[in-house]
Amino acid sequence: MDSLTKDQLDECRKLFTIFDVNGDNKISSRELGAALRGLRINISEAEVRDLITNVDTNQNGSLEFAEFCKLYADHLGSMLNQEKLLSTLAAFDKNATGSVDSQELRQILTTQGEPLTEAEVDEVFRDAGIGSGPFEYKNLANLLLT
Ligand SMILES: [Ca+2]
Repeated sequence: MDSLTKDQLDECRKLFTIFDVNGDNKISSRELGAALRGLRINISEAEVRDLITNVDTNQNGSLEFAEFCKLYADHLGSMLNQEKLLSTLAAFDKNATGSVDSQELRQILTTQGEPLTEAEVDEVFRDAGIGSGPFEYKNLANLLLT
């Protein structure tokens, strides 16, 4: 768990308490799936099981706190940032077309959440083939996760 900062650990503990609906100090695949979908993260049951399998050190099919923290460090933190970013983008997309102006996008990426540098934005734009004009932000999430 040394890869998490104190703030992340606090966030992790808070999430664990919220996700653990029945309070048995472990998170089942059902609880994890429901919690993620509650956060508007689109995830299938099979994907939830994969997430758990990746970090389920004692292989009992559910996540104890240490396992949950590993999930947070490996996947969950970036998924939640992605969700925040998409919400931010949607807020800029006033007429709900699913796209934002690329200059606005640059502004958002360099100031919101975990800000990217101009050079990192250039790289993301290059990878995504983003030029000037509108950008379909719905496709951005997957790009940032890889
Ligand atoms: Ca376990």
